[in-house]
Amino acid sequence: MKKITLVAFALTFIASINLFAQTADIPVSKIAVIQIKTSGECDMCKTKIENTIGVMKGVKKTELDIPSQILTVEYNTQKTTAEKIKKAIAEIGYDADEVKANNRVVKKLPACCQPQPRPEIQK
Ligand SMILES: [Cu+2]
Repeated sequence: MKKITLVAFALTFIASINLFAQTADIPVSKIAVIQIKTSGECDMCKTKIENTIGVMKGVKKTELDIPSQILTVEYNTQKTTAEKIKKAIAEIGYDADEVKANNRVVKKLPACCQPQPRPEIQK
């Protein structure tokens, strides 16, 4: 009988720890960090992408690493989504993972910022 009580107590204790952990997790899980592969390749691209995404609602931090073309974005998952961020990047003329750049905008980018090889030559 004593053993059963002990087991029951242990289980309740474990369950309450779990519950506590979940509750404590909520504020942390609002903030997410994503890494998006972009087609930005110079300082101009970097400034443009960071300035555009940096002012989006819910975005905390943005940094484009030029050599890897990876944009790291820290954002609040309750205020924005990864999809919205990728769409915004595509709208200013850069690829963002599976979301392809808006081609009309790409053509207006400075020559140095055009993706290599350029889309029109590629065909
Ligand atoms: Cu550029």
